[in-house]
Amino acid sequence: MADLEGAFQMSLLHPNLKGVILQYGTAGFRTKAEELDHVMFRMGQLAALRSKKTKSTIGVMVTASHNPEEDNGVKLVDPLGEMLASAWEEYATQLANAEENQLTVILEKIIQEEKIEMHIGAFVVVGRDTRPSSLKLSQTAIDGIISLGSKHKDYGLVTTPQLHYIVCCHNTNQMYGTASVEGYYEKLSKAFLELTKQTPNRTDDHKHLKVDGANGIGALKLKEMENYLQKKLLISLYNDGTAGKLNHLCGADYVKVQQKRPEGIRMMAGERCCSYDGDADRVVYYYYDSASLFHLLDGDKIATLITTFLKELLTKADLHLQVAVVQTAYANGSSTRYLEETMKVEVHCAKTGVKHLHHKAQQFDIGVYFEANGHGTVLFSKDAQKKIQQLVENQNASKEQINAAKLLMNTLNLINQTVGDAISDMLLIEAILALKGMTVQQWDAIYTDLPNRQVKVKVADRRVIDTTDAERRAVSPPGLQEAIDSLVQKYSLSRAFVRPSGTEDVVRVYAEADTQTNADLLAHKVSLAVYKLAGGVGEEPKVVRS
Ligand code: 16G
Ligand code: MG
Repeated sequence: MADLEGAFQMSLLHPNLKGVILQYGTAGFRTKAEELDHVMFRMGQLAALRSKKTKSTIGVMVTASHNPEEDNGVKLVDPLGEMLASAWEEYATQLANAEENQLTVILEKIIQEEKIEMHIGAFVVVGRDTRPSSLKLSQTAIDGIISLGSKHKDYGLVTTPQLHYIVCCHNTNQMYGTASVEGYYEKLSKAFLELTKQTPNRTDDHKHLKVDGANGIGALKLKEMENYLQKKLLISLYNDGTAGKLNHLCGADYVKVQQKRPEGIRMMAGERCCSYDGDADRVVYYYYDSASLFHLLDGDKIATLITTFLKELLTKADLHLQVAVVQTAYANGSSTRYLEETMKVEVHCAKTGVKHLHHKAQQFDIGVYFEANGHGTVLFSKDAQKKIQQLVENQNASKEQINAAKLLMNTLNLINQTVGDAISDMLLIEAILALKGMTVQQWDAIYTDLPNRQVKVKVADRRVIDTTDAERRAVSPPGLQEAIDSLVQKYSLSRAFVRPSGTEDVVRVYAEADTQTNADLLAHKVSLAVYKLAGGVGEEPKVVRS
């Protein structure tokens, strides 16, 4: 039996007062900040155990991403910068909800089940976003880490992807990069400058980008990084946190869901703009056309741009590497069709949540994954990295081949391979647009999105909805999928699905069709079917229109 008496005494300073039941979901724990003190302490403890188990550095990130400022949350980062292994999510839930006197019992259980040797050293790195509650909560997490005899380093204010990067650096002997925020800026800016070196004729107009920082950590970190970019990108930063409230009427989630520009940003027709979310792991682009129509370039458009670029480089390099794109059910049907039919790339559909996409993307030489909401990255297998490196050094290869290989090399250094990263994705997009001499309108014109609508339905218990086929079909409650199928048939180019949200107590409905009116109607009819067949509560859903 491990000696947990000291840990128990420390835990009494962070009691589970409210008894609110929480679940470690797709993005860790997320709720009102005031309910999280004991959860932070216990997640610090779990991170220490995970570090002993994996004999690696583990990360603890305090953030609630795009949620309102009053909320907060925490997620653990596994050794290579991935999300916490699913088997441990269950431990996290048990620990967070344990009664005071059960805490030691549950810690003991984890130690035994995982055969953790408590004398092994542990190291945990901690980061936090700019929420007013984050400093205190991260200190509580550190108390938890210390309570189990683990060492730690507090990286303070960092974006979520910066912490993922730092964890990966620690566990690869700094092969992935230097384990510091400066190391991150140096690695990314070097790759960006190398890529854009070949575009000497860009005017200041082309280099100009407007960024909505969601009044969050991304704004702060982009300001720090700006000098490293040597004016090769001219950034106008809005919603930088000096005046507005975090995620309030701004940020990537707001723009994607509302399909309109954020407040606090001045936009002229044709200007390229992008929005980060509250912890800077998502980015979406947008612009107004000359008729003042708003155009959104979401994760699907980003995946298409990056995939096109990579395929062209692989052809030039004459490298035979398999490229695949991983999307979720939310991917616009036009994007999937374009990728499969025009680009001839393999497309896979994974369940919502970064870990599902990430794992699928790991199966290919080059796996591009993006959620429509703007979270995504590119993974290069070890073998692919080696082949690219060998070609860069191959004296018998042609100039064109070597140049393409160098561009690939810089792309893989620029992209944050641990997780979706607004700053890194943005820099890659900017480099691609520069290299291809493309405007945002030309990028947008690669394919036309099908009109779509997302709505929420409140039900008594959203767990009555069970799905299969990467959430594209409902297997329960009985009759729901049949109802959806017959509704979908009535419209052309149509598709619809429903799934219980992993982050909110609602059922989400997605519909797309040939026109916006039809997408709105289909979404409405499907939400009525959910309301009737899955125990809707409150008022019947009404039609939602733009
Ligand atoms: C979380 C996920 C995100 C997903 C979203 C879906 C991570 C890091 N984040 O924010 O990928 O799109 O949940 O939310 O996995 P929903 O289940 O409420 O629709
Ligand atoms: Mg986020």
